Amino acid sequence: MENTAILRQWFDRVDSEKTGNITAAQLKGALVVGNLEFPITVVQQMIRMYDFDRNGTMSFEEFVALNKFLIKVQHVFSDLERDRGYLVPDEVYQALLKIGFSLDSPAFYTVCESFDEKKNGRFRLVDFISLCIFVQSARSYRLVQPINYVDSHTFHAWCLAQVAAAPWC
Ligand SMILES: [Ca+2]
Repeated sequence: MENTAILRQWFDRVDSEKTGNITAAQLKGALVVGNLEFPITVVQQMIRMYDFDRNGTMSFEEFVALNKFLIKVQHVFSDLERDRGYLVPDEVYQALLKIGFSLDSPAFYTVCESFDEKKNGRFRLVDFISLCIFVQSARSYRLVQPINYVDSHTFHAWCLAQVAAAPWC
């Protein structure tokens, strides 16, 4: 598939030392080139999410999985931002539903507050991706279930603990 070939080229360029794996620092640098500037903690979380072999870095296959997730998130963002370049909280809520995350109000507002970097109720693509990475990570801890079930109490407590520990908030 042509798409895979393009991804492969991109990956090989980022893997500047030809180890077959990219580090959080390399991925962060590459995303900045694409105009997506994330705190290193978010990039580390991206890697952890798809680090299937748990070696702390990202192989090409793991990268393909991450890329698929990022493309989905970006599509949903573009559908809802209506050329303003940001989402408001209601739209963030809809966007999360489209991606398959259902949060109850306390959990949703906790997450929103944490990722509303400028405290203006506007979520740019970077804020929204960071938020999704956070929620997706929560899901991998089985705290957020797909759509029909959310253990909101546990999730809310987890969010507060993560947010307190997360240097990007
Ligand atoms: Ca890995």
